Amino acid sequence: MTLTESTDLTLRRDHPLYAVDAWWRAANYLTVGQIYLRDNAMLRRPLAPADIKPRLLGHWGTSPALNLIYAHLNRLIVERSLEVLYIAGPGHGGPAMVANTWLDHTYSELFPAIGADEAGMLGLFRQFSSPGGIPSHASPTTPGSIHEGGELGYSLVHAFGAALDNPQLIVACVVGDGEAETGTLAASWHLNKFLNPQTDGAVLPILNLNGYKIANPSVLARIPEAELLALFRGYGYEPIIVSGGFDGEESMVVHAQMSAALEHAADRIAEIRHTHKGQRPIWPMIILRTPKGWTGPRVVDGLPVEGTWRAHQVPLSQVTENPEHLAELERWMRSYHPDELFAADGSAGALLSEIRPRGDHRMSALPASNGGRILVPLVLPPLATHEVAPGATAEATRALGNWLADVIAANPKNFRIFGPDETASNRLDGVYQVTAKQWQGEFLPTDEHLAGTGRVIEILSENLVQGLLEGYLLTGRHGLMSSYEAFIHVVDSMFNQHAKWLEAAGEIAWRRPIASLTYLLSSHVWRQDHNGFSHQDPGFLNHVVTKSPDVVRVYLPPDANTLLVTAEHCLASRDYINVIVAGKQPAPTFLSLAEARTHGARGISVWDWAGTEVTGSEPDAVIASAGDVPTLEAMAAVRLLHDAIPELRVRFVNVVDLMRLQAHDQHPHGLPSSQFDAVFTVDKPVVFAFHGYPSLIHQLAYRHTNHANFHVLGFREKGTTTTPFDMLMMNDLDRYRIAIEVIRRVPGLEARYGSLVEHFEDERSRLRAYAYEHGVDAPEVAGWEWLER
Ligand SMILES: Cc1ncc(C[n+]2csc(CCOP(=O)(O)OP(=O)(O)O)c2C)c(N)n1
Ligand SMILES: [Mg+2]
Repeated sequence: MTLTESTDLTLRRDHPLYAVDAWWRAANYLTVGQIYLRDNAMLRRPLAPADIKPRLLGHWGTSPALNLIYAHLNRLIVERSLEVLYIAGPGHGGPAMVANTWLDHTYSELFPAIGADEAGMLGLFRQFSSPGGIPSHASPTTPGSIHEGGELGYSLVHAFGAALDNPQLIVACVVGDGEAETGTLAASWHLNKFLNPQTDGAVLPILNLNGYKIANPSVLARIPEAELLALFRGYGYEPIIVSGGFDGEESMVVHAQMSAALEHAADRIAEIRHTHKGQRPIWPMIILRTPKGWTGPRVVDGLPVEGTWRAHQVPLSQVTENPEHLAELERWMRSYHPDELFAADGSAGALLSEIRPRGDHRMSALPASNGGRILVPLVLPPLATHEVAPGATAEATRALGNWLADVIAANPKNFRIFGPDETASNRLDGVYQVTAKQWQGEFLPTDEHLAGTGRVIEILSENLVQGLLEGYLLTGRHGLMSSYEAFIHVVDSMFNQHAKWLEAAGEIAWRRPIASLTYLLSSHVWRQDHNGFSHQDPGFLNHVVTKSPDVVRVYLPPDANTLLVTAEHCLASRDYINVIVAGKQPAPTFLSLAEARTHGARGISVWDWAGTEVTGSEPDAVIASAGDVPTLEAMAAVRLLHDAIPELRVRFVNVVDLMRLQAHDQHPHGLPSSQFDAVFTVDKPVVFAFHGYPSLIHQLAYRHTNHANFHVLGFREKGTTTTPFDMLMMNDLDRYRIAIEVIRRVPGLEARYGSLVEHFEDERSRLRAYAYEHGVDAPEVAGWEWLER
């Protein structure tokens, strides 16, 4: 008899789903306990106000569905020996996820202070959302989680990222119906057009239609079912609806439907895997309708709670003051029959072990959920064959793309490149020598580089690009994403969340280090020749530096060879977010590969060959640069000054690792102050040509002795579709302006060289007029070359 045919819907112990129901009740009990109790964990005596936590925190409403799904998946895993990763989109149901991992015994294995007995249960309750305890979401402390779910919207994209190149894996992804309204989640359904059934795993979305968010109904819960089904069929899924009753016998209706739905889904997934013939399959998905806060208090103070938005957080909020609330809490907790679920010592009872997967099959212990455990280091092929000869003109990102082709060839199954549509535009198309863009949509003869498998995935959503890479990295693999610099702001908030995850995970011993998330930002502010103001924004760097110094790294390689060594360094690193900003336009190569390696390792160097200082004496001024275009301008400024004022001694400094500018105790890369002083002097003027917004350099360097003498030139939010040199002039970052600022700041110089300043201003006017008249920059700036070394 299959479960769908079962007519036995009573709670009899011999019911095939009795253990599932018991697990669900146990997890619900532990969820409520975490929200409310600091004593009397097993209700050995009537609840008293002293048993209640002083602050009632947490989210009940989403939890019963998370628990129900967990219990059912456990049964499926045991029956079919599956490998399942559980992602809780409504990660605010943290106590539910923690409860399940405790029932799995994983929690006590990883946190021995929280034993698998009554004392451990009490510890579990007390630590939740308490100072010095654990956070309220499915955070890095939650075993089995790769997804905090604090900021809603990323569950499904994380699920797809995790599934890539994991052909044996099923990622069960619970999506909140409110979460489903976010832009990222709404776009994520389309990721089934990329997943390859043979080389990737399966994603099983489980949309929990509990009807509500914090204060509103959810959109998807208030459309006719026919529309709902049409929507998901339109996305290319086979929706399976589970919608049962409310409690008692009716919960067994839901159990029966849910287990049948999961079995059908697992059958379909197995069938798709075995019979896939190259056509995009119609993957199953489950729509689970349950009341929000199911099994919790129905009515509180005369107002309906179960099945409404009022169940979102803590349904009974006056438990210490109001005896009726206290009595209702006790009734609620006893309704789960804890004495039937837990042994006398408080451990999970024998009944639950029937559906508890063993060892690494437990969702809370799945190796992929602690990606560092299974991470295979990348094979990093030599850079030497991609070296650009110093002095040669090169598109930096093209050199990188050619090396990335080697990386892909050497790591065919655990390295991917993600991008919003710009891999080729950013000149990384060398990778198509060895791979293609993975695609499960329809094909046309005119398509290029599209194939059923491939190491590049492009979809025009920076959110999806970032989320796929996160899911891929968090499950133990490696990758890179590229984006236009301006539009990476689209993922500011996702960047925050990943940085917070890495920061928090770094504190947890059993979370093993994972590969860093590396951004390549190209088509940057200074060379948006095709586009204009909307595409000119270097502000992502300002955003990045706000996050923990343990996590963030920012690199501005000045040329192709430095980009190569920087990328190699970033791909080998762990637990960071690396931001690399590099141009794609033809540009000079200043350093050999060996010099670039030294420069990259130092992060900041005095380029004595580019300056005019004399060994043994201090310079009159320092010109510093960070970023490829500003570096060229700064070097041109040195030349202008040298030609006009031969006695002036200028030191030239290039910064590739931006965090070198911070104080040593603020960032691990920060230069010790003595070294900073040695480079920038303690009293000479420093004119700093910066790729981004000038205030960022001040923000980073403000603690250093000579900071008051720093004058930073950079992007001043002036832009349009114009020539590269006009862009520099619009923002006062051109060579003449840099030279003028030096003349103004070196004591006594302005008085002697006032006419030179006027000449430089005239040159700016002339060059602007030339650009306006001819539509291109004058040859003396467009073709200017640094040849002396
Ligand atoms: C991006 C984002 N916006 C707002 C919130 C605040 N918030 C937390 S829970 C929630 C409602 C979630 O509703 P739903 O996804 O349906 O989850 P459930 O009903 O299962 O609690 C909101 C708006 C958030 N966490 N993330
Ligand atoms: Mg909801």
